[in-house]
Amino acid sequence: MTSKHCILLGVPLQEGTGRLGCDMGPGGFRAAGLAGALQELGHSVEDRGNLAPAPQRPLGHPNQAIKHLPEVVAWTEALAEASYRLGAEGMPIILGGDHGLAAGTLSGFSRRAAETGRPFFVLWLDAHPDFHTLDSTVSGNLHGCPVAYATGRPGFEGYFPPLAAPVNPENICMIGIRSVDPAERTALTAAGVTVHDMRAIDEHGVGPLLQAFLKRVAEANGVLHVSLDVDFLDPGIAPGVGTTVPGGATFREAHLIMEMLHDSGLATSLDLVELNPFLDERGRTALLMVDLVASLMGRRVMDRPTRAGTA
Ligand code: Z70
Ligand code: MN
Ligand code: MN
Ligand code: MN
Repeated sequence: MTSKHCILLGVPLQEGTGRLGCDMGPGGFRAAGLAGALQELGHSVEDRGNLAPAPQRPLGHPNQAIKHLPEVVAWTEALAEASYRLGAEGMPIILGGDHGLAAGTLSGFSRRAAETGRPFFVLWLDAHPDFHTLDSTVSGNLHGCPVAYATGRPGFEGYFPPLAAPVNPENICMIGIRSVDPAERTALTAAGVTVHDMRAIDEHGVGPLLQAFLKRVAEANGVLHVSLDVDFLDPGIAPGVGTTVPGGATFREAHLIMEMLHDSGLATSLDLVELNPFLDERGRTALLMVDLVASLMGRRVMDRPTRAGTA
């Protein structure tokens, strides 16, 4: 097993979601023993504490539904820069915070990948595609927008920071999707994002779906960012999130994904988002997320890979 230098960075952003509590997410992951679990697997761990947002400026938008635009933009500015820098230092693990933070991580890590000349890929594990633009969002919750922003869809100019390297939508694979708004559905298809909804998982199994994507990443010599939203998981095993959607990934499906990612050796950065400790039950969601990270970072049942590499 290759040991990595894991850099933990807390991002207590909660303004992108409709309710309070995600600001406690970084503390939840720490209390659930994330650093110790990584060290036990032989990795070095450096906890950089929590990020602070950039200064806010007043921002008005014609879409009156939008909530907390100045706050989310300020976090994006700070996190895009931090992600770009951390990408050169080790394996960044971003402790959210709501999924709005992916506006910063996707843009920062993509910029870093572009500089190294390697294509940037994203595995998006979520009930939602988060593919709204500022114009199309109906709820106004900006955690529903980061993928649209990072792929360079129009309408973010003048609000969010300019993108050094927009993410190619054809390099994004979404798994676990089961709540898509009409405007997102049309745009996802047009953009060429790979969307494996729950029906695809039921028909084919997560293994073959993920294997096909990992093969593409490996063949392109790409770097892979993994963005894990708690609501990817079934609410029965992960209640600590504000936007539970029935019919999510099982314990076994989620661990298999993490184990296959580990065997592939391709993941270079990770978001852990939408944990809301205020809604959790005795820390079980935080503890499950930590166990999933451990599987991603090399914990296994027997002393052999679950399956053979990415071949
Ligand atoms: C819906 C919206 C969302 C995350 C919920 C949901 C968005 N499409 N994103 N949870 N992470 O409000 O726009
Ligand atoms: Mn999400
Ligand atoms: Mn979600
Ligand atoms: Mn959510």
